[in-house]
Amino acid sequence: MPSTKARILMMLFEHPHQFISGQEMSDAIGCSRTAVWKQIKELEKDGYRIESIPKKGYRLKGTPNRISPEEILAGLKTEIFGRHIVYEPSMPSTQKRAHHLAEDGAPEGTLVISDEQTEGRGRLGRTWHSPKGTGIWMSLILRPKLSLNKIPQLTLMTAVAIVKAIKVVTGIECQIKWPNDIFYNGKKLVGILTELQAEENQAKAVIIGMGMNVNLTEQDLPDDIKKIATSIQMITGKPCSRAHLIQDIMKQMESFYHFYLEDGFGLIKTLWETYAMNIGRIITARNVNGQVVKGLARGINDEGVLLLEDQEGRIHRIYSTDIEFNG
Ligand code: BTX
Repeated sequence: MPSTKARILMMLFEHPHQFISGQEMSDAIGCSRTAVWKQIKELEKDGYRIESIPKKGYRLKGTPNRISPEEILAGLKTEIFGRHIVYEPSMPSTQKRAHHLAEDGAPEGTLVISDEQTEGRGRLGRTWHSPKGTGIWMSLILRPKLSLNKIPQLTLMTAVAIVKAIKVVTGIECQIKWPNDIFYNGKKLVGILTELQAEENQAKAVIIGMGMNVNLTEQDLPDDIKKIATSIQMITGKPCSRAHLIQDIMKQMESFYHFYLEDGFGLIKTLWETYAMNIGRIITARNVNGQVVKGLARGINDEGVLLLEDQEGRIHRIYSTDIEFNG
């Protein structure tokens, strides 16, 4: 059951342009009007701007520029994804924290979020730049009963879900670059990092880290990243609600996840290939034997492995290595 504060926030969000009286809120929630007033004061302390007019009631005028778990929960339309949120204004890495929580038995759907990461991680020891108050830096804990070779499919599922959520919330149409990046106009907007805790040949927990540049401006990025990165605000020219994006990402991920567990990888494969920017292009990659191969990206197979055809017509299976475009 959400707290009184969360329920008040939910009501204010559901009626964005309307005043709601203290009486209406106390009746709906089942608490006193004084309790409503106290929680309104608490919300103001959290940075919410709430207009209050005697005899009319309360109206939400603005939200704080920080991620608020209450705000996310207020509009969340999922059963389990994101229902349990662990939030702190600053963390070294949400991924690291999620690993600890998973080891301690955190349930499936637990979402770890921070407003800033001081040691954000990319793949292969790289860093992920995560400045304060600007982006979505979060890690989701899943506990699928899947064999280890299937886990990379969850990265592809996440990419598809995020592309869909970005389209729904902002109208922007992005593309996926193998294996785990989301690009807009040749620049990186989102990075996904899937990590695993395993027991024998089964996944015990899968931690899906998502780094998403939402309201970053050029000044928020160091020079070397400026050239290769973009953000939603840089694309649209206006800030975007991080809470709305998180809510929709959770919704898309949950529905793809259920579909995937019941019906397999087919739908995700088709959507992934539709959104992918590398299919049908000449690329260079490293194959499973460590060899560098150049060829035409044909698509992904039913396991979610990228298939590359070289000049002699041989098919190479590319797992999670980076690729470069050659044409
Ligand atoms: P990656 O290894 O594919 O990408 C890392 C590379 O991307 C860096 O070497 C740098 O060139 C570039 N880069 C760094 N920061 C940014 C940025 N903000 N925008 C665009 N490009 C950047 C991709 O790794 C996976 C990243 C996952 C990040 C999430 S955030 C929440 C979770 N916690 C955590 O520590 N990591 C994950």
